[in-house]
Amino acid sequence: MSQPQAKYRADYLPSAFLIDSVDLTFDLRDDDVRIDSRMTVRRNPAAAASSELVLDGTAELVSVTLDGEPVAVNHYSNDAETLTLRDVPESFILEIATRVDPYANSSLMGLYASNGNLFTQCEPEGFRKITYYLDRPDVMAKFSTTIIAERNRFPVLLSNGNKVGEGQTDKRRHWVKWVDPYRKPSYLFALVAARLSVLRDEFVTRGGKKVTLEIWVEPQDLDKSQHAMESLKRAMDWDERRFGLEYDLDTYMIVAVGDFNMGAMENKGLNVFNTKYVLASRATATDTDFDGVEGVIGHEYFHNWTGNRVTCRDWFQLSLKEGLTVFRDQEFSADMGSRAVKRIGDVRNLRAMQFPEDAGPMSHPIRPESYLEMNNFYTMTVYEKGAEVVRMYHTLFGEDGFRRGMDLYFKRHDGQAVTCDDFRAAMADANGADLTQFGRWYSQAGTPEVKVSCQWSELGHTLTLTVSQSTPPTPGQADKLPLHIPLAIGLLDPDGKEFPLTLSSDAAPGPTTRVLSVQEATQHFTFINIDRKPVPSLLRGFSAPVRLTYDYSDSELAFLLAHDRDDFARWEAGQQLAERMLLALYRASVDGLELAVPDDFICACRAVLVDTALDPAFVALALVLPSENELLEKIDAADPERIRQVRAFARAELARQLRADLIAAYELNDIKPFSHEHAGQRELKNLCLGYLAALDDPLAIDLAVSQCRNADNMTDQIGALNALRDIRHPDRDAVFNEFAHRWIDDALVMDKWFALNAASHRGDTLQMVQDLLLHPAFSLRNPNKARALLGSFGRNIAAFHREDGAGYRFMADQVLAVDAINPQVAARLVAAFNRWKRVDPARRQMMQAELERLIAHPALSKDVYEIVEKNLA
Ligand code: B3K
Ligand code: ZN
Repeated sequence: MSQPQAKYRADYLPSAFLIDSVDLTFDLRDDDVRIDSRMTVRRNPAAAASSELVLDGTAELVSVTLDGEPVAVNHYSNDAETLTLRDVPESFILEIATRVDPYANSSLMGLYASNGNLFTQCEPEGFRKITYYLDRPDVMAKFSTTIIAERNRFPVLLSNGNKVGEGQTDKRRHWVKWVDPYRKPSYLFALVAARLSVLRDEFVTRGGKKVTLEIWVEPQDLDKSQHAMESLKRAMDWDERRFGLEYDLDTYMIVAVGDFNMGAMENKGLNVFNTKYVLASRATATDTDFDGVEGVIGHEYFHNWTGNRVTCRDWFQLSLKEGLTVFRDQEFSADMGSRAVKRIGDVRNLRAMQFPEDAGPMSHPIRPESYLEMNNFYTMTVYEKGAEVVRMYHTLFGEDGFRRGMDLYFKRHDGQAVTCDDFRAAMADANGADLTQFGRWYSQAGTPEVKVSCQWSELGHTLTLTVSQSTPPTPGQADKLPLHIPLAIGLLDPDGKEFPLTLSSDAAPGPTTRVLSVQEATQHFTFINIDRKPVPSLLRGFSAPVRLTYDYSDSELAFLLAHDRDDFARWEAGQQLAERMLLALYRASVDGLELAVPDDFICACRAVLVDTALDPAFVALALVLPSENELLEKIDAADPERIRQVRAFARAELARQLRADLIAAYELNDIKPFSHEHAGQRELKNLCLGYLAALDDPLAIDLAVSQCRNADNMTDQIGALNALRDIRHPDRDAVFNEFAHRWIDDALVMDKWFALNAASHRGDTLQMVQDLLLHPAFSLRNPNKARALLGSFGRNIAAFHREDGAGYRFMADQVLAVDAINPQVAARLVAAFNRWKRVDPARRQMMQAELERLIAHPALSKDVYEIVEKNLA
């Protein structure tokens, strides 16, 4: 393969030309699609003058005319990626015809077929697969779209904006025309031609505008679309109340598709969604799925302002819309449910997925400096760390100050394509703040490390906190500067009461939670009137995306777990205790010592488990031990098998010693009849079931088997399968088989089953996964399936990291197989190798060998190449 060329943020230049309007006609013929595009083009007054127009495009070119005249062959050239027109005038009408075959498009970018229907996906650079265009987000045009198709085959023809006309072209064929009144970049273009059914509803904005809401799904899924509709109405209402933002078109359409590369896409007025984030019924979707639908529906809806009305100048600015929109969807979900539980879940996700990314070969700032393939930069860093950076503005300025910043951002930039610096400037100006140093969050990669120590003066009744920070080197960034870190803290007295946090310069006693602005490499903060030795509660609410260390004793952590008023910090204390215990077990195992879980730890867990005053969802979160993959990050040259063993040992020990309490909690939280309100209780009940099954106790196996067979909802079925997942027992295999038999026709439910099989710690998992590749319900071409089976396998500490290296070999083979179909999905799968330098030397060598085999492959996509190359660099 020829070396793909990197693109650099520093190379940004405004486009030499602009496109004011584009009229598209899609003619859907029997086996292919012809696209006629008519564009009004003019020179960009803000760019250096040029008479050469370079359009992006990879579709088959049929014809080009300029101001009505065919362009002579010596006036244009067409290579694999561009169409260059020479000697073009100042402004002109450009007409281009292309031909594409959506039925042969397995990349699921551009125009493609799924189950006989046609869909588009254009972000970031898919529009160029449809026609030749200035396919960059800072070129914004008014779009109209006419679709012509056979009525029987494609009764539903949708595109962005408002429907302005429709009719019959002949007996068989009909047409529909759509006009989007808002200027937009090409990545927000969408088209759907399908046979689908619709769920319709209405929302009246607070300005009195009636909006028709439509959710388009396959006919058999109509009864699973109500939750999505309710979520959409809640999201619309929430954005009006919290941010004063109203919807701006007459119709809001959501279309569900089973073959989709990611979760969903915010195309203007016509969102296209993975079925996973639309369809939900109690019988087929878990409580987590219901939350996922609400969150993603909210996310795409919120993009209408943060992404569409104000968009990105270039793709390096992706976090401008994604970090901000993730923050908005997190806040939406927090307002709809339990704020504490949502926050803990988000932090867990960040630590489990983004922290390793930021410590590995793919580490990049939330605003990357370069890329080979933009699709590889839709990352946890850009999205989730990006959301944490937005949250820090909120923490620094409070709800009102944040809102002022948002209002100013929209006032300045509505209808524009802007940068992360523009957003930061709006926040700074609206709050009269200097955010120069804060800008380093956008340019520095890596997770900052914050060390805190305390000095209490018994005589002076003061407490001095010393805070120091550093950020480890990351690829291409050896030296880091201090960041502006909002550090929220509290101080607890020995009875668990909170001290007012008063600095000597304060006129009145301070609040009990205080946000310190940490800006130096080392800084001191002294609080007065601290008359008893306090225990500090640090990084409350996870106020910054950092790793914080403080030298707590075990009893201080147990104290915080029992008393902290901040739910995040309380949960965190429990996690730190658990992590310490597991790391000690690992060391004991290395040294060949006998393993034991300390009584204090068991007691602390029991106290949480039996505390009925606590939210059951919080209890469930507090009692999950840190995952194997999190532990792998904490141990150098880690032996994954040993990690698996010690965590399994700890779980079994906890279950043995807390058996009676777990059974009691199971029964207490087994609430009938079913209600969505009891999701927290179900979570806790299933956590208890999981622990009990870890004992290999026949009673627990019977309980799980009967729960699975008798459940009237999917959460309890999956909870039971999950509890049985790692067990070798004929009943386990029987319920797994029954489940597959029962749900064989439901693709989303089968995804759960594939994922559970691939996540099993049993020794026969690799063989099982190999067999499942041939299962009638499996297809490597469907991203949900590939992710369910192979993605889960790649995260499986036991099977992927098998001592004989067969897991690595299998995964590399599958990456190549998927790469030939869909490079974007393959590039996600190959990330399973990203932490190869953290494992023991024997495994490291085997992983490296697979990476080398991959990079030597002659037909590797640039998507996979980029990840593998970074791994080997
Ligand atoms: N903006 C899309 C992501 C497009 C990803 C392309 N690989 C979904 C979202 O973040 O809302
Ligand atoms: Zn998004």
